[in-house]
Amino acid sequence: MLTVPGLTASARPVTHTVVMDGTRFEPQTLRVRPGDVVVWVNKDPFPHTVTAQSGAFGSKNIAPGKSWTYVPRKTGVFPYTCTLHPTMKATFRVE
Ligand SMILES: [Cu+2]
Repeated sequence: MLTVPGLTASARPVTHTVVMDGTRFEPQTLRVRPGDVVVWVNKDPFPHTVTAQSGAFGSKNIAPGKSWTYVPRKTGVFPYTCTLHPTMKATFRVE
């Protein structure tokens, strides 16, 4: 069980998963709350990145079969892409 400091009992963190498969992000739009845990899982046989266009967050290369975890702290709408495959686009909403 992951614990995230600074959260009240009424805002328990939820874990969300985004799959990278077939050179796309699924789901295309993810809505989460600050403090939630977001895991991107790479199911493709080549690396991907998760890179906010604003620079708010960004992974290094995520190898095949690996994942990257991020816990957003600030609200906002964050379009992101894979720097290796610029056609991969998705939106991450923290509300
Ligand atoms: Cu990619």
